[in-house]
Amino acid sequence: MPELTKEKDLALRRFAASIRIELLKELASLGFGHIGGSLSIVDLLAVLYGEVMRIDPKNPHWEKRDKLIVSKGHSGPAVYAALALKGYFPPDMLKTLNQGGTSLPSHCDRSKTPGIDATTGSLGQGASEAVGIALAERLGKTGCRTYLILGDGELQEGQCWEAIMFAASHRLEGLTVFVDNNKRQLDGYLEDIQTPFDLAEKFRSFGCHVLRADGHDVRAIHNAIREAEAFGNTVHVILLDTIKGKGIREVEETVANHSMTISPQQCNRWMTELEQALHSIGKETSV
Ligand SMILES: Cc1ncc(C[n+]2csc(CCOP(=O)(O)OP(=O)(O)O)c2C)c(N)n1
Ligand SMILES: [Mg+2]
Repeated sequence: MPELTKEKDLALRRFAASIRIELLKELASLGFGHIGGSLSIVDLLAVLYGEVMRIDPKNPHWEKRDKLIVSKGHSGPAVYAALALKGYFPPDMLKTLNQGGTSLPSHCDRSKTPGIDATTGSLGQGASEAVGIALAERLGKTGCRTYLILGDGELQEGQCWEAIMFAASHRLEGLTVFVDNNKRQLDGYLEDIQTPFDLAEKFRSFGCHVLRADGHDVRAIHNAIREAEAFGNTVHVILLDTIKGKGIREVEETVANHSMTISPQQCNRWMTELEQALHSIGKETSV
């Protein structure tokens, strides 16, 4: 995988900023939703869908595609925004989020949404699904890669560690695991609820190859994926330092930002902030 050019770095940052804008429109049309944990994985989604994953939006079931399992399935709205911008379905469909008869339920559902590879929402289960898929890809010698996104609170589910132990002991080098290490879960800070202690040490002790990156820096994320895939040999875990609610200051600063109601006034304020962020990309040095 080649290094990101300056142009691609800018394009990915713009893609991430556009995902945030579509995500806010999507959640605001419903009036509430899982905003914090959706915003924290946007930059990762931009790198995966914008540069890394081998996909064909016109053929979502293409057998040779790389697969993405978003195990923290409550972040579905962010994934839908990315999928719409990639052309899997018209962006207008985002307005149907979580409404009767929609193809975009609040949590990811592979039977409903083009581009969603696994049904998730019961935390921990996506880890096992991803490991099963990665094993099948290896047995089938397809060369397809499997990407898994886990939440840091989600790691309190024992099922995650069963899956990781299996993946490492079978050296599933086609599997890359991301941990959205935003330090918060549904009800507050992990530290206050159940500390995971040193995550890198834990994953290493299970036999994984562990890297860490700034989860809001597209180049750092891309570099970590390059480094992981060049290393081969075993399952890769990339711990992403993230902020729950990233990109909208008021949301970042709200501790209870797991699921929030969004008034039209908030939406207007936040949209201005997101649009300014999009328009300032690439102009940083000329100011
Ligand atoms: C098995 C299971 N237990 C509890 C829940 C309820 N729940 C949904 S999201 C969430 C918090 C998850 O925290 P984290 O993985 O850190 O994701 P983030 O909120 O940071 O996006 C919980 C407890 C669930 N969906 N599944
Ligand atoms: Mg979290």
